[in-house]
Amino acid sequence: MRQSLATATFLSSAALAAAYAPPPGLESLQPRSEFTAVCKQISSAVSSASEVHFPVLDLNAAYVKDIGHWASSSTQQAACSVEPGTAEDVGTILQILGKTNTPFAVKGGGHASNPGFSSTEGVHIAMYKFSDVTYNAGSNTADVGAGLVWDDVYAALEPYAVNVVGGRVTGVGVAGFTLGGGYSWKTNQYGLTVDNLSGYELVLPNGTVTTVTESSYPDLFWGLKGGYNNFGIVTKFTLKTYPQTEVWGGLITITADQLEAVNNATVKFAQTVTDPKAAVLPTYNFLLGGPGVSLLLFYDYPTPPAGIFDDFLAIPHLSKDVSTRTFSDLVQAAPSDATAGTRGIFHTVSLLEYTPNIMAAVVNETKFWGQRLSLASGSFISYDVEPFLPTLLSHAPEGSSAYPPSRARGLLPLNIYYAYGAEAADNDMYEAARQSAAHLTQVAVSEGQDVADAALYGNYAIFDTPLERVVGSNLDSLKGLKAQYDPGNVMGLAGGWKF
Ligand SMILES: Cc1cc2nc3c(=O)[nH]c(=O)nc-3n(C[C@H](O)[C@H](O)[C@H](O)COP(=O)(O)OP(=O)(O)OC[C@H]3O[C@@H](n4cnc5c(N)ncnc54)[C@H](O)[C@@H]3O)c2cc1C
Ligand SMILES: *[C@@H]1O[C@H](CO)[C@@H](O)[C@H](O)[C@H]1NC(C)=O
Ligand SMILES: *[C@@H]1O[C@H](CO)[C@@H](O)[C@H](O)[C@H]1NC(C)=O
Ligand SMILES: *[C@@H]1O[C@H](CO)[C@@H](O)[C@H](O)[C@H]1NC(C)=O
Ligand SMILES: CC(=O)N[C@H]1CO[C@H](CO)[C@@H](O)[C@@H]1O
Repeated sequence: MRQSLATATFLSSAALAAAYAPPPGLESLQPRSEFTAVCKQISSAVSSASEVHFPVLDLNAAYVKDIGHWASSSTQQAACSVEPGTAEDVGTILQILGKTNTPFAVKGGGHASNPGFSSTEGVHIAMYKFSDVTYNAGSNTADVGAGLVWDDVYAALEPYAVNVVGGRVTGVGVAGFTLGGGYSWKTNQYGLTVDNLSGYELVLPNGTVTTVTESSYPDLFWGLKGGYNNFGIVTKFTLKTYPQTEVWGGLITITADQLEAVNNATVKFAQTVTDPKAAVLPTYNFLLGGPGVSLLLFYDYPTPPAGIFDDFLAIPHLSKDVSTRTFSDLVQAAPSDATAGTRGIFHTVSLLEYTPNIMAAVVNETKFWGQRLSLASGSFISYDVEPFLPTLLSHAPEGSSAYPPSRARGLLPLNIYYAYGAEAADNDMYEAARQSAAHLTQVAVSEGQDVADAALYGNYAIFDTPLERVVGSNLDSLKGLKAQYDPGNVMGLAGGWKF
């Protein structure tokens, strides 16, 4: 969402790339020989359906693609990349990694905003070959490969006029998104992506391939809904499908002089619109010395009811691309690749309500950190306001998933995203994101919102967020589950949230 939207309009990605993008520095690469030996062992153990790629000086395109991420700071130089072609091969690979105690990574769509969550200096597993989408009309479900991005899934389901509860902008991976929770354009209607899952194909840490459903493994079925890569490697997700018509919406970009109008329209929308087919996603951003807004509008039908979006549509804009279109086309109206290749970090705040006070504070944070971080190679400083309905978590029973830890209150995520150029600025950016989140939380608390300890969404939260803040009181159960299914801590060799 965020970034891209405005960046695409205000600044060509080529200009941004020229200014900042550090291509993977293969010349500086010195793979550690003990990891290279494990790569060779894997290469001779897997079937012909799988591939192992090594870094070479003349640039191995497959290796570069395998280790690559949306944020360059989430990429590391691995000793090799492995593209398993079957679930059994994933099992063989996990057994070798476990026996040799080799650090590894699992990457789906590579959109992790936290460094090291899907990267390694050891063996990098890229899931691209798990790329099938199968629609099961009889059960209203779709089997979706763990190597896909949502765009692929939407395109494959469009001929059947059905859809799943998935990502909102182009390029985001199915796997990490679904293993963390999943906030979608359809969340007001159907809940999170984890609320619409009927099963997983999972390769357990000991290499056994299994199918996890409510009935086969109720404990893992619960744990995988927010449990990330702690219980093994998922090769396939089975998601509930819903009928899909054409939709209405798209992107409007708005300049600094209209921020108050956007604030007012957002608060009014959040306070008055109860139609679950409607959603807005205003991203307040600071770019090239000034603030602005990238506003995404969505209605899950070819035409919205009169009135719902009028205040937004009346705001003078810089650009506007709003129409009746396919769901895929709507998702691609917000290109997410304009800041791709720069370093980046996310953090988040959970709110109960988007009030005038909160919106004013969001504008202030955008300007304050925008100005300050521009001096430290910050190229795109953004705050992504997500005013879901307060009923968003009520679509599945309390206790049905590891995340969210409680469904008693409808927590609304706000995503902080900083894109920047210099590796030397990493710590300043992390610290700014923490301070900004703390300040916004304080603003909410001081107006009476009880969110000082509210759960934070793990796919947005910065890497050192205590696990209790993500999964709450589920942490003990998750640790128990982890000890039961991964007694040798094989998955501990991979980065990410660790139970
Ligand atoms: C531009 C952009 C837009 C976004 N929009 C949304 C949004 O609308 N809603 C939302 O909820 N989130 C959104 N996010 C956050 C998104 O959910 C996370 O970035 C998520 O991690 C993406 O999944 P991925 O597969 O691309 O990530 P990856 O970096 O590939 O993986 C993330 C984590 O999942 C693990 N993992 C990946 N594949 C597997 C597997 N097969 N088995 C086990 N573990 C695995 C990895 O090891 C890693 O720890 C967005 C992020 C970006 C950058
Ligand atoms: C925003 O709302 C406030 C409070 O109602 C009002 O005073 C102000 O004029 C509005 N601004 C715009 C641009 O609509
Ligand atoms: C603006 O944000 C900064 C940084 O969080 C904060 O110190 C300052 O008090 C804020 N100003 C206002 C008027 O809210
Ligand atoms: C792998 O783990 C599963 C789940 O704990 C167990 O049922 C299975 O027997 C194990 N397989 C082997 C070969 O140890
Ligand atoms: C809200 C809703 O319909 N949720 C469904 C999501 O998918 C699962 C699995 O098919 C169903 O059990 C839920 O009822």
